[in-house]
Amino acid sequence: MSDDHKPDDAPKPSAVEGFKTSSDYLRGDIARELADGAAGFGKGSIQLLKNHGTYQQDDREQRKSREGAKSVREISFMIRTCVPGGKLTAEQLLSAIDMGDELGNGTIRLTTRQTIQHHGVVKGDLKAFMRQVHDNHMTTLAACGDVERNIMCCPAPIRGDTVREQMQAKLDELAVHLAPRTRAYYEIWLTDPETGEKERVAGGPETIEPIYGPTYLPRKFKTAFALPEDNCVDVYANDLGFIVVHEGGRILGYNVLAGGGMGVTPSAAKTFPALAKRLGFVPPEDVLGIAEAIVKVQRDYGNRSDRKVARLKYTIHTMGLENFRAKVEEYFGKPLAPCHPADVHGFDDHIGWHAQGDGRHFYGLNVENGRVHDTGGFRLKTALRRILRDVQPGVRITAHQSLLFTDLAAGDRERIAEILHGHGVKTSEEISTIRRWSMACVALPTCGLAVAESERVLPGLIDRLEPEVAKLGLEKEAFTLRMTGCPNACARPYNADIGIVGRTAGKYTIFLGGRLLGDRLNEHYKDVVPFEQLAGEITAVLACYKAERKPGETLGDFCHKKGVDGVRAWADAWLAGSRGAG
Ligand code: SRM
Ligand code: SF4
Repeated sequence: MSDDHKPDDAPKPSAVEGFKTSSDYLRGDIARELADGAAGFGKGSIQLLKNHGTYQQDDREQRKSREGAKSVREISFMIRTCVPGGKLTAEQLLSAIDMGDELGNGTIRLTTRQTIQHHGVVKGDLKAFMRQVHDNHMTTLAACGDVERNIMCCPAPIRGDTVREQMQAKLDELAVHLAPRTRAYYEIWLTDPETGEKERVAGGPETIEPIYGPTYLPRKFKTAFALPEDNCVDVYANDLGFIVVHEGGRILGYNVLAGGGMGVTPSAAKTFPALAKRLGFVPPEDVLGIAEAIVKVQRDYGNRSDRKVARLKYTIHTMGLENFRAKVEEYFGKPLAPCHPADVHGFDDHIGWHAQGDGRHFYGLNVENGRVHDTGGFRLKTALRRILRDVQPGVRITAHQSLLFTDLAAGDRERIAEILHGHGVKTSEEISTIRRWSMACVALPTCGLAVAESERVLPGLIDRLEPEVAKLGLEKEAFTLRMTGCPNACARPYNADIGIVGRTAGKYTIFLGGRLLGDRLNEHYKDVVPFEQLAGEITAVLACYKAERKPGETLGDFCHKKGVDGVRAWADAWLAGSRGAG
């Protein structure tokens, strides 16, 4: 049989793979289309641009209000800036806030992966935006796309805690090691405006990607570092996780986890959320090598025809954990030692005032859903400007969409509180525990995948829950409540004590039984719950918890032990009783 007649059973690569393959290392038509005068980009560029850190979007509310009238979508861009480990300077955050005003929609968003997002940037301003990010010594390259994303790490600045410091330094090394080497980013965004030719900064020694190759990864790839006593980054929700194993202030090595991921497509039964699996143990000097081996196995064995099942969790599911481990060992060049028994057993969101270990302090400011804005009497954006300029702290972004101000003197506490109060912003100490431990994803109006509201409605839901929680005497109880506008799960709802996931407009699925530690998936509790009923449903669950919990039992542990069916039966009877009583 001639080659022409060979049956070709190999699945066809997805369209995105086609765009990457022909892109010459992420160049494609971006530069040409950037200058073509149109409001947006073509299909291929839209996909490639993600690797440069930007998504083409439109304000979905504008769409609605224009219905009937013949009009095009008002295109703008979301841009994500990497902040490895969430660590930045006051100047960098100030500049990001200024850029939101000058080129974006007047706000910035601290994300669940310790980065900064801007929305509403128009095409004509993209280049200026990227140049400003670059001048600010940051990058948007690989903030999104089929590459290693922003690597997360506990951001707490505990000086003299050499374990934490070494872990944070290891993250920096890994972030550089796994960064794409393509010069496309520099050519497209950082060319000299005078000549249009010269790169402002060399992007790397060559165009070839030694780790990724020309088609990069089959899908996004996420990594996090955690301490056993502090899993504030939700290490089990990542494709690749490192748990530090330490003894007597010395790092012995890292337990390596692989294959975590939250996103699901409810209509596709083949998709599922997964916690990462414990793969093995490596000494500190092998972190880069094992990460590279796992990335390369995913590069070579991940599904390139069906993006719904292309994440590492599906590669492991298809290969089987043992085969996957064997392949990783082959790429790594040696066997992996078995995991050390160390595992996550603590969680700290680092909110509030803390000693830093060097006579200075840090202050964790809860930023509700990560949105920095000035609206009416609430002027967080202006307050931040004042704090950053006047106090000049170091800054960290947490994996809970909040901020840490570091290197503070004792007197700064009052100063910061004064500035916050002067701008209508509560200090962290003044907000309720339930609000502090809640998170919502962006959702409407910018997210093209949202089916329901999230960021814009969670504060109102918490307003309704706060008095109920107080009535039940549970106001000191810490439990995670995480909401998303669709099952892609950007606020990690599937390992939370309470997960609320957008099902369709105005309706949600409730999940129960995860926990603060992030090492257990929750279970489906109720479906298609109208937003107006969420407060009542959650109050009923809390009433059940209050009535039957054992001393010291967390909400998630209680729901897990009783089982969702048991909680549902109790809560439904309680709800029926309260209606009767009402
Ligand atoms: Fe996410 C897609 C926002 C963290 C799982 N995510 C999106 C997009 C880009 C929508 C899109 O594809 O058009 C959202 C942009 C909305 C907007 O208007 O800004 C978006 N994701 C976010 C952020 C900003 C949520 C937030 O409120 O903070 C987070 C930015 C992270 C960052 O800084 O890098 C964000 N996304 C996550 C997380 C949490 C995490 O990584 O710890 C997850 C779950 C973990 C995981 O990856 O499985 C997550 N986002 C997804 C998915 C589902 C992926 C999957 O494997 O199924 C999508 C959709 C996709 O990739 O097809 C998605
Ligand atoms: Fe958008 Fe869904 Fe992610 Fe929320 S969870 S930001 S709605 S993709």
